[in-house]
Amino acid sequence: MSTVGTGRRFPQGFVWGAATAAFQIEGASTEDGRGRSIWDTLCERPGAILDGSDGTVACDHYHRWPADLDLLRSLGLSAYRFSISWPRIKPQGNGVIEERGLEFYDRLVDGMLERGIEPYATLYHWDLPQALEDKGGWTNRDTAYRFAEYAAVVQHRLGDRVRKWATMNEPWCSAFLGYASGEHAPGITDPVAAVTASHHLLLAHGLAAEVLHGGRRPAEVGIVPNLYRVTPQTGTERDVEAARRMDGMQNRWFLDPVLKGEYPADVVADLAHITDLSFVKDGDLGTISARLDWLGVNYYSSWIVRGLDAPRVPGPGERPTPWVGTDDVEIVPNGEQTTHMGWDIEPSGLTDTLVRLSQDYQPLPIYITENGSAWDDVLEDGAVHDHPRIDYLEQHVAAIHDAIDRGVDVRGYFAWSLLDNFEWAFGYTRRFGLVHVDYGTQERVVKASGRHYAAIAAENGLA
Ligand code: IFM
Repeated sequence: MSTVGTGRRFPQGFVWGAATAAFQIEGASTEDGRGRSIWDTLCERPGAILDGSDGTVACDHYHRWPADLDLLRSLGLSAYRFSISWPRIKPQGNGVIEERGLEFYDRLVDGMLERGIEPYATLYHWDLPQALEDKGGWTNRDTAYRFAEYAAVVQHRLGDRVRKWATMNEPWCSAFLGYASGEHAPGITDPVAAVTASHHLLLAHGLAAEVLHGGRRPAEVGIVPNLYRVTPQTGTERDVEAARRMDGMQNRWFLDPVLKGEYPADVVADLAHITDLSFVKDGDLGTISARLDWLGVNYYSSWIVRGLDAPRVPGPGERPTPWVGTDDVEIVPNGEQTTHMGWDIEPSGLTDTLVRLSQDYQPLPIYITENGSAWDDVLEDGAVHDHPRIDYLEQHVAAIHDAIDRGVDVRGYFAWSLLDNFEWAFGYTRRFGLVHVDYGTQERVVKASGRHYAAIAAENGLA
């Protein structure tokens, strides 16, 4: 077991929590008037989900939420980052509101407060109402306005108890996995659609932030990009250029408009042969960059990249790259152990990412809104001895501590995830939970990592 972090205490009041997302855990996909989402549709497409599964039952959290909140409490966590399912609230994405959907989140939020757990609500974690996708989804500017309306309804209902709001979770995934590589819903492979979608997702963030700030209740609004450190494999001009472009598409394409009010000029130039960005209208960047109260960072891995002699043409059955315009860039494994997702383990990339945020952008409170690792867990005699997950956790908690030592204002950490759950295109084949879920019986078993994390939270750091 790792001893990486002995004696590292966090600032008083540091928040220790866990995160989940509606589609990944709730199930009950046709209950209480819930509308269809783009993920319900993608799951029906043959070959789209590795194990052919879907979100019909998932972790059955829709029915088991009291016990799941008890689990959070038993781990001593003081915050829960959950997402709200847009199709439960607005089944058709239009003006019709489903009261039973709101009642569910009412109960959930009350349940958290009764247990002394602070709710951190995310409004969009990828489950767009299918009815809106039928009108173009995120390629349609109108979807951003529908999102702001939905945000208003949710805040009106929950804003007396929820203060921390995230608008978008990982908009890069929604735009570029959803519309460029097609690995995620809606499963489209069109680079222009992907870049268009990225702008409308950001616009939706800005419009929703305006609504949340304009409500009668105090709201602290954040957005949650997925960030990576991108390093060139060598110092050659080609590799350095490859790293610049990947960093541009993955990180700066989202951070710059939100935090600087502009798209990065170098990336705009990179994309010029693909799109002229005519979908960016006057005033949009002002809306996107209006007041932000905190930034969420989802961090899992980092990349070493190299430039290729010539663009890679996807072979038969292969997906196009999600990083639009970077077909001549390749991610090179660091050669060390990877997680069950095949992702490199790079804790120092988290420190560097956080320090970079504080150096290149305006200072803001930061929450690590997701961090965790998938392993091929084995449940043996009622226990899961997931030591690799413990090592990963300790290394990343230590990396955050390093960033705080270097002056970064990190306020909290949310482990991904409370429960094993539906890992999107991987179905149920990848387990990220602190708590093991038997999908046949729905029995929950706290893993060794869950107990270890509880000790970290109790000690407020690595004892
Ligand atoms: O499961 C996902 C989550 O929905 C978004 N961030 C990454 C996680 C692991 O892939």
